[in-house]
Amino acid sequence: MAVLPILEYPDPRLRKVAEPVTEFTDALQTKIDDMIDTMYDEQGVGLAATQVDYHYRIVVMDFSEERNEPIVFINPEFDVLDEEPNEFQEGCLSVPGFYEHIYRAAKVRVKALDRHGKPFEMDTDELMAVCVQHEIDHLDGKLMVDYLSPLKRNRIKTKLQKAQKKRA
Ligand code: GNR
Ligand code: NI
Repeated sequence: MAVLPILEYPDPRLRKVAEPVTEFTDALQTKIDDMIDTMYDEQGVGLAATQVDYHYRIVVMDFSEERNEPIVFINPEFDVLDEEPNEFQEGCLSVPGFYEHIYRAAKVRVKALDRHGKPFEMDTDELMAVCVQHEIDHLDGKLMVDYLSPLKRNRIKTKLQKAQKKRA
């Protein structure tokens, strides 16, 4: 088990489109466990493989109080159940320190494979529906800042680049 480094905006690797998973190997199981460790270490409710520079369609989430009920989504897709746009204040581990109001579909049905390749479906709303759409965006190289005005996005970019330079 290992905590993996998280890519931060504007790292161009966050723009890669992830490939579908086709083989459910031991190496995949290790990567999934490392992603779960990383999500817990960073206190996130979700994590997409793209954020740890692994470009396959894998998402992990955990909404439990005890942080011991991870859900793994392989090759996830969603259908919108409620078109009504819902505003939610989102954060992202790849955009640290910024919490922005973003509109997304209020209810979605997510279809995915579990970590062993078995299909499942879940109807989601509230934070989980937000998270499903946020994480699948990551797999498609999309970030929460893409929903903001260019002015706001550029301000965030400049601030993060400054912080990254300081650390380097
Ligand atoms: O931990 C996270 N919290 C969160 C809060 C509101 C909307 C979306 C999220 S996802 C985020 C973790 C993350 O960056 N996942 O990609
Ligand atoms: Ni994110």
